[in-house]
Amino acid sequence: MRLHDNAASPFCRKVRVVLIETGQVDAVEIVPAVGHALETGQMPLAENPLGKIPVLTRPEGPALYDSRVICRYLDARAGARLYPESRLWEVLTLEATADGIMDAAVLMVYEARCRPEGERSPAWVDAQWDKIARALDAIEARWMTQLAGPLTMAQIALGCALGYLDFRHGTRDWRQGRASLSDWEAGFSSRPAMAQTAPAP
Ligand SMILES: N[C@@H](CCC(=O)N[C@@H](CS)C(=O)NCC(=O)O)C(=O)O
Repeated sequence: MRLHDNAASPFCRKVRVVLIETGQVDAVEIVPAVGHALETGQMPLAENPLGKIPVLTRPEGPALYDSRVICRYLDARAGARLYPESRLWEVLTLEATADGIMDAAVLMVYEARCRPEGERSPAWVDAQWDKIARALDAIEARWMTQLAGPLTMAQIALGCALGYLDFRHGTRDWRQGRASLSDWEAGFSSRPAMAQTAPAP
């Protein structure tokens, strides 16, 4: 299999963490990709018409894309149970929340990187951060019990989302007022799979 990947992408990091945690690293060749909507660069457009990464090509069928699809496929392939049957809907909702945090955080970066200065909207950027802040507050208030116990895809996705906030939006200090989430992240980020996949420019 081949993974179209970027070392800075939190969505790609989810996949790389799953590969490590489920013992499938050797089954995948990493193909670096750089690009965005305005400059598609090496994005695998033939495999994913949306022009986004991660994309996983595999011998037995069409390429898979969207990190949620790829992670679920790799989990099933390894029989790893990152989506426990007894809490499936909670895990999927928390993964979707983490992915939404990443979406908003990535859009904030694109606004600065891709738009000419005169076309940028600080209000729109702040509105993206408001989404992130609301999601983090909801997790702090209602979801912390779901982050305890054996490894799940919800934990991996959230760990990658929080790591990306530190990487790209460190000055906004997401930890402020969120002691439980902050403590959880300190422990989770020390897992070898998280340490080995820390985002790089
Ligand atoms: N929902 C997608 C989002 C993937 C995504 O937005 N990836 C970014 C890189 S971090 C990308 O490929 N951006 C290129 C673009 O939006 O054109 C997933 O979970 O895989």
